Parts: sequence; C-alpha cells; structure tokens
Amino acid sequence: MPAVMLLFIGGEWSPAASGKTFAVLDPRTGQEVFRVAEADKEDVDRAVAAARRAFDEGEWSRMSGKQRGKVLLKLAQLIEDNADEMAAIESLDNGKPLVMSKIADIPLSADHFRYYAGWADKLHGKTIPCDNTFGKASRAAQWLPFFAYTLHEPIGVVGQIIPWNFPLLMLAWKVAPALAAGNTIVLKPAEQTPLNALRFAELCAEAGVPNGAINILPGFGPTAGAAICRHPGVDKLAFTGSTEVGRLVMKEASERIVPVTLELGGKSALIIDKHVDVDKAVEDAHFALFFNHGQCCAAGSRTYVHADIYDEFVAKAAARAQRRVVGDPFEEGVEQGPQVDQDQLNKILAYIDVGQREGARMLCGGKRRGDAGYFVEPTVFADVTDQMKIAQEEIFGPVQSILKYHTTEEVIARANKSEYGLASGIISNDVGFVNTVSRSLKAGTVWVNCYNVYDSAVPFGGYRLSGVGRDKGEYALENYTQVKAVYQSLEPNQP
Ligand code: TXE
Repeated sequence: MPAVMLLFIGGEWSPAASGKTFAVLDPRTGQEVFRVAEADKEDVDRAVAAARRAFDEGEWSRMSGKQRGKVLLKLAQLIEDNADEMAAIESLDNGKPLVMSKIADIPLSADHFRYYAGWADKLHGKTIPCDNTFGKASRAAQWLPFFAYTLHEPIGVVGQIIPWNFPLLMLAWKVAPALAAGNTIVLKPAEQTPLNALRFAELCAEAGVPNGAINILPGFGPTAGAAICRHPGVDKLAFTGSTEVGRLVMKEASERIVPVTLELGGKSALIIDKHVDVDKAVEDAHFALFFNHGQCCAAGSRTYVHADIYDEFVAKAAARAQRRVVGDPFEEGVEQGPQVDQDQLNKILAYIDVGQREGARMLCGGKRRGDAGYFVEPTVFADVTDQMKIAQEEIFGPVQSILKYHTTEEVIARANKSEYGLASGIISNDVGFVNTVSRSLKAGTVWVNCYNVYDSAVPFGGYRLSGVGRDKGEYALENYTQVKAVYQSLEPNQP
C-alpha cells in the first residue's frame, strides 16, 4: 500500500480533490501510523457519479444473480486467503486483540459474503392471480384474464456509513446484501478505522466487482458523511452509529424521501435468574459486557441479577473483571486492548465518574491504565439503580453495571423502561421464565444462555431509538430491493 492511502472511486485510487489527508492513530500509543486521503463533498460527487454509471450501464445491476453470486463467493475466499493480514490490520486500527480479529471479525466477514452469495440468484418475486376487476369477458372464460408477478429490483446507488467498533464486519453487513441485490455503493468507513475498508477495495477489484460498483471514501462525518446523506444521486441510506447521528441521517433521508435503515445505540438488559450456576452466569455476563472492550451496540450493559444470588454474583463478577488481562492486543493471552480513541476514553472515564457521584458501588477498576494509548481498567459497579445515568446511557466501554431485582414482572418492566431496544439476554434454567421474559422484552435480539452470537442468517436490529430495519439474514435483502408489480393480460392484443 502507498504511504498515503487514497480514495477508491470508479475502480481507481485517487487523492482527495482538496488534497487533504488525515492521520490514522495506533490506539496503543496514540501515535500516527498511516495517512489517508480525506474525502469531502467533491469526492462524494465523483463517487456517486461512478456508482450511478456502474448502476445504469448494468454491468453489475443486470448481471445474472448466479454471476453476482460467484463474485461474492470470490470475495469471501479472498478475505479468507488474506485473513492473517486483515486480522492484523483490524487490531492495529481498532485495538482489539488479534485473537478476536482472527476468530471473530475476519471469518464472520467472509461468512457474510458467502451467505449473501447464496441469495444473489434467489431474489425472485411471486406470481399472483388477479381478479377480473373490470368484469372484462375472457376468451378463455374458465381462466382469470390477468395475472401479476413481482420483480425484486435493486434500488440503485446506496450510501453506507459505518462505525469503528467492527470495521470490516460492519462493512460486510452493509455491503454484502447490497451487492447481492445488484446495487452499487458509496461507503464511508469511520475516520478512526479506515484501513480494512481500503484493503477490501483491493479485494473487490481482484474478485471482479466492476469499476464503480463499490466506492470507498474515508473521511469525517460532518463533511464526507453528510455529503453522502444529502446527495441527490443517492437512492438509499444505510447507517450504523450513534443515535444522535442516526437522527441526522434520517432527517436527510426524509428531505429526499429515500429509504433509510439505521442501526443505532443500545442499553441492553441481561437478566439473570436465581436458578443458575452462578460461576457460569458470571462468565456469560462478563463476556456480554466486556467483549470488544464494551464497544458493542448490543453490550449487556444492564446486568439484572436476582436478589437470591446477588451478593455472590457481585463478588464473583468483580473478581472476574480483576482477572481480565489488559494489554497490547498483539500479545498472546490479552483479552482487552485499548479503546479506539481519545474521545471514547474521555467519555468512558466521565461515565465512571458520574457512576461514583450518583452513588453506585465501584468494586474494581475506575481509571485509565497507563499514560500512553487509550486503555481503561475493567470496571464493575454494583447497587446500580435504574435512574442512574450509567443505567440509562450508552457508555460503550469496559464498565459493568449490576442491578438487583426480586420478581419476574418487576424485572421485565424495568428492562423495558429503556429508550433503547437493541438486544437483551436471559440466563436461566427455568423454561417458563425464559419463555415469559423472551416474549416480553422489547428488543430486536434475545440471547438465552448465551450472548454475542452473530450468525449471518439471523436478523439484527433494534426497537425504539436503537434503529429502523434489520441487518443480516434474508430480512436485510428487503433494505436493498424495490418491489415492482407487473400486471399482464392473458389475452393477446387483438380486436
Ligand atoms: O459515533 P458516530 P462516534 C455510539 C457509542 C459511541 C457514540 C459516539 O455510544 O460512544 O456512538 O461514537 C459518521 N453525517 N456508537 O462518535 O459519530 C462517522 O464518521 C453522516 C454506537 O464514533 O455516530 C462514522 O462513520 N455521518 C455504534 C459513523 O457516522 C456522520 C457504533 C459513526 O459515528 C455524521 C459507534 C454526520 N453528520 C458508536 N457524523 C453502534 N450502533 O454500533 C458522524 N458520522
């Protein structure tokens, strides 16, 4: 790769029109490791024009589904062939442990392309028999005179904006279904983590994605991101990130009446019944929150524990967090690397401060670790109450909040009081409890006796402020297709 990485527009590498670049920092040290061209409005104009050309000329949009599927399979294979390199890029860019990039981010991304490759030739509509609306006499009187069929057509040029917590995987969630359905794409990775999106662009060229079908524009939200949202040539918007920015994206979509899908923040409740093996429940709850350093929209960030096991659970949860190995993500045995950037570090430390001031009992952690990079000590708060900020707002860091409950009805009501509704979890061996709670929770995902399971075939998305629409699975294809109804008379055009 060149010293300054460029924008990928129309199948070619090009500098930003402004000539500007920005620094990519190593979250372990805060030091600059790469420079990347910084896209802005003019670059978005060029990228949208390239995507429009590619769409209208039909090289991708009218390619047969089978052919598109082959290209997506090749992409999956190329990600796997380059897995070690891409895992290293992911850990360098984001700070997550190399082992996690290797066992989660990269293989799940490859799997996503493989899964949607299978859908590319199965996007067919329905045939629908129609009634004789106008009482028109049919020559073949015993048959209905009309029938209709539906076509699932690609929408056009899709603008996609993604975050930094799972840089390649979030790209895969957005890009794979959009490409499978025949759309062309202008994608902006997060400014903190643009590297694997650029590596992915190289793989697209190698896999045979036609020039212009995918354009990758690293840059900042209020400039490049806003320009994508406002561009009259963008036919659909897809966004993953904060609820605050999600609102802006939706406003822009409403101005132009284009469809929009949003995957936003969360404050997910993990409910732990009294009928459990406490050690196992502690481990599950630890994983639910601390996975990816707490930087998961679905993090189990409100841990509700039944009063009967509360004291034992709290003591063991704190002991587990204290054992969590924090360090260089490239070192073996490390479970937690640095947070992604200074802003996130500051935000997390501010919430830890608020938690203490609001009266939660801090059992461990609470500070920045070291003075280089963005490391935070794994932190556990007990005796958290629903009205505390740390129980209501997304911290997005390694801070576990434990709350006590007494009855099933009470915990369901409290869990549902959040303004978010992304995910949730239940740990229990009582089938009645599991059934009652899973059907009562207002959340897009419920994990039972597990957490953070992400199969490409299973939809993911939120209720309430957590978003609109679903990523993943068959459902995501609806985000990227228009349904056209074609009526056809069964009679020939003769007098
Ligand atoms: O998010 P932003 P940030 C939550 C999490 C985190 C907080 C802030 O709580 O602490 O959001 O993180 C682009 N028009 N999540 O500031 O700003 C931006 O460049 C168009 C939850 O990183 O929402 C990036 O590509 N785009 C979450 C993307 O939006 C704009 C993942 C996300 O950044 C824009 C990340 C604008 N005006 C953070 N402003 C999840 N749901 O997984 C920014 N962007």
